[in-house]
Amino acid sequence: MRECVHSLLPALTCLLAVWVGPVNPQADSICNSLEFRRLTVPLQNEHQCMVLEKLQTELGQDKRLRDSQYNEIIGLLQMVERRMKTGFRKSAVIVDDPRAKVKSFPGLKGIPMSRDCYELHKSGINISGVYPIRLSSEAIVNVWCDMETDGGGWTIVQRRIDGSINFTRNWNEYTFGFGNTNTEYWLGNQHLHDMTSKTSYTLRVDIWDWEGSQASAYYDKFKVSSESDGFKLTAQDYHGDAGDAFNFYHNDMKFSTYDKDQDAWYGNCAQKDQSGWWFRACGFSSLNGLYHPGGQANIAPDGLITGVTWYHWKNDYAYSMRRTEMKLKPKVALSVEGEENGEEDDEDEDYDDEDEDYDDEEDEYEEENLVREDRYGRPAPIG
Ligand SMILES: [Ca+2]
Repeated sequence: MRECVHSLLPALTCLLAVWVGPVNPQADSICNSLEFRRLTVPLQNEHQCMVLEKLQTELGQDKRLRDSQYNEIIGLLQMVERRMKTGFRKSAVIVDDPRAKVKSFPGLKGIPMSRDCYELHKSGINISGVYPIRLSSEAIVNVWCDMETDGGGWTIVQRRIDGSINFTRNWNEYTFGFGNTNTEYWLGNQHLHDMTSKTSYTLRVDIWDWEGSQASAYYDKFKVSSESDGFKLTAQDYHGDAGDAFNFYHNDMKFSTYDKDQDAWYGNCAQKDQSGWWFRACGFSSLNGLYHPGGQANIAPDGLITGVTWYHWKNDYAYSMRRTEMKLKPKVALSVEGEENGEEDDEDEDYDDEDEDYDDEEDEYEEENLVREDRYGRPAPIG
């Protein structure tokens, strides 16, 4: 372009050839006009020079704009390249980390999403199914939302339905969850901790037998502590018709799996039971136990039992449930719904009475445990 500018007339021809194609002498232009032709040559040259300068300026602006756009695109491509490289490095680390194989979706900040099925229900969703929720840890997990039972808005955290999923899992798998949200699954102790450490939830345990009956146990105080605290269970303030199979015996116990024995038995309850649960020695309940079609749990020669158990419903250690669901709903939501339904607010008195019953029961259980110690000759291996 610089060569064009040095010599005016060839330059103008050069520019016009470049930008508007070959000059057509017949075209209606200033150069062909009588007024232009009558100008003296110096004036024509001056005019052409001004046109050239104008073209030069416009071309310069155009080039700067293109250069800037080009640099912007190169910058974006370099950023994408850097992110891809970082992503590949992270992927490589995740593949090598055995814990990561059972991790849920990565946390995504800034995406509006409900923290549980109750929030989804409030936003107008009233069809049960699988929905993503975002926990306080920013982790996004899929859960089954029960939008029909007891006012709807229940977040299912455990479900057995047909024995299709293996619940004999290790500590890491119970930590981050496993299974299929459409059938059987465990949400994960870490996610249970994230949910229950930020919001007061009521736990509802639904159990179904093989004869067509169903019963429920509610715990108005339900929490799972952190991993460093052993995912300890708090399950208190029971009411319902399934019986209190958590009671004092499981309350305050750490979670155990076959590869992490945190129970109070001399043996390993989770290994014996082939599941993960808040065992003591071992327990009145084990909803993650071995699935036994028909309901009759295996009783080993030494008297130990495996099964999906909730002793206090049938008063039978060997009865294994057909179906189970553990589900959470904010306690405050249930209180509001209770008031709207005109329920009397004398629950506290009931709980006080029940607390006394618990104390009595606790004494009875302790006596029973002593008897069991004598019978088996070792510390209380119940169920
Ligand atoms: Ca033990």
